[in-house]
Amino acid sequence: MFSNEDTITALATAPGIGAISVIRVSGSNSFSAVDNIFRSSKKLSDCEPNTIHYGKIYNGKNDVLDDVLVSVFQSPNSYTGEDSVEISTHGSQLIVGKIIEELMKYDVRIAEPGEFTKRAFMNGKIDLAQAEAVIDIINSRTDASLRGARNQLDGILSGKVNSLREMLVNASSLVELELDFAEEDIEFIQLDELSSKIDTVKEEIDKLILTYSFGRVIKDGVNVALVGKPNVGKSSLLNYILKESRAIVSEIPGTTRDVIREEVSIDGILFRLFDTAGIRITEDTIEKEGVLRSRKAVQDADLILLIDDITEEFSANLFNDLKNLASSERIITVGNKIDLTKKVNYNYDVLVSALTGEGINILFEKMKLMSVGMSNYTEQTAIVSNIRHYNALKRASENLIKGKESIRVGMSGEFISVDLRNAETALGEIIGKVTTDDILNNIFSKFCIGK
Ligand SMILES: Nc1nc2c(ncn2[C@@H]2O[C@H](COP(=O)(O)OP(=O)(O)OP(=O)(O)O)[C@@H](O)[C@H]2O)c(=O)[nH]1
Ligand SMILES: [Mg+2]
Repeated sequence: MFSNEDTITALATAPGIGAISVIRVSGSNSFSAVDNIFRSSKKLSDCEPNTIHYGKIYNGKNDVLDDVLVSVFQSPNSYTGEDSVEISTHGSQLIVGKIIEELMKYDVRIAEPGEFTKRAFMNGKIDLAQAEAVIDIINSRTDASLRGARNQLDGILSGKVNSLREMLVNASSLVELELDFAEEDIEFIQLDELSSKIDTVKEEIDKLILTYSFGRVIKDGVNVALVGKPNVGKSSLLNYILKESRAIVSEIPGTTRDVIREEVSIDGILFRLFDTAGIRITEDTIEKEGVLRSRKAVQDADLILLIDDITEEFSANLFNDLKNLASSERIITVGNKIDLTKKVNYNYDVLVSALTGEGINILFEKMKLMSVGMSNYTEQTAIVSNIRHYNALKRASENLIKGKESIRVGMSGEFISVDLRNAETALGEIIGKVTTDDILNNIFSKFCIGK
């Protein structure tokens, strides 16, 4: 195991050719290590904190490796909270490699993935949910996911979880105090008061749990399967949405054989569209395989567009099959080719034309509404988008139910306090008040080196 006391270094920018590359160094040894290889008007240890300096980096043989800019951050005013240095070099991997090699001669080691952020957490610069937001920010690909991650980094979720946790700490310490004074028969908290406190906290936790479907959609996007009989216009619809002819379209049924996957961002939400092979009874083995894959796409989908050609019959059989695979709240029935006729034989959720684009905006609205679900969301709403947080909240909520039950059946304070403490622990895990090595390793190993 590496020590948290070590001074660490890593390339912080993307490995590759660029205008500049940034090498990070953090730990108590940072200034002295860099001073060994960097020559400028003064030593870094004598510099004003949080300033930038021009100079040259030398190797042990006195050759210049590069002209660089060095940013000096003095503890605690740095990303990690430690003394840190960022060296901006010319964007060459060769130079970066040589500089890191020199640094390693002065008691500096290569950082593990996420170690800079882990230190920021350890040093109390950010809590655990905020550290997780850092990785979400890096990974976000749509406006909405970025906003969600920002909201978490700003501590909106942490603040909420923390205040709920404190309410529980408060309640459980009153219960425990009472246990301490059991002989004196003093009552510090009335049972019905305790019960209503638990209700209040549980209600708030359950509200957070409900935001998860929204948070997950924002963060991970929505999988949408386009299914229907052959030739109804699934690929045409995909192409229209993507504004390019991605999938082959033809008047021959059975054109699409494999699942085609494309991404599109609609009003900041990432939709992953899966165009599938038309579903029918088929003797053609390749097409049969395609149909099997369509089935799989349906199973993995958050939303299913059942597409019909409105000049034909409604695909009642297919609709029933789909309802066995997915709940009907996830299915949108789409009548396509509305340009051909005004006579529609079924009450579709939405009517479109993949040829003219008619109705497509209404389809988008439906897709958004069904995947996001919640509309009263503001910048200040705490949103859960992380499965770890979701599971911890569930556990907290379950323990509060147990706590209420313990009160109801007249169990002694010991039991009530165990339930409350378990709920507290679960909430504490979200923000990192309670952690295990497993939790930390799991989180930080998902980061890249240098972050
Ligand atoms: N008039 C009209 N024709 C359409 C529309 N959408 C698709 N078509 C035509 O319908 C035929 C089939 O379209 P595709 O997009 O290949 O249908 P598909 O559902 O992907 O078919 P398979 O891949 O074979 O399952 C093509 O000739 C399209 O030009 C529409 O909205 N209006
Ligand atoms: Mg097709």
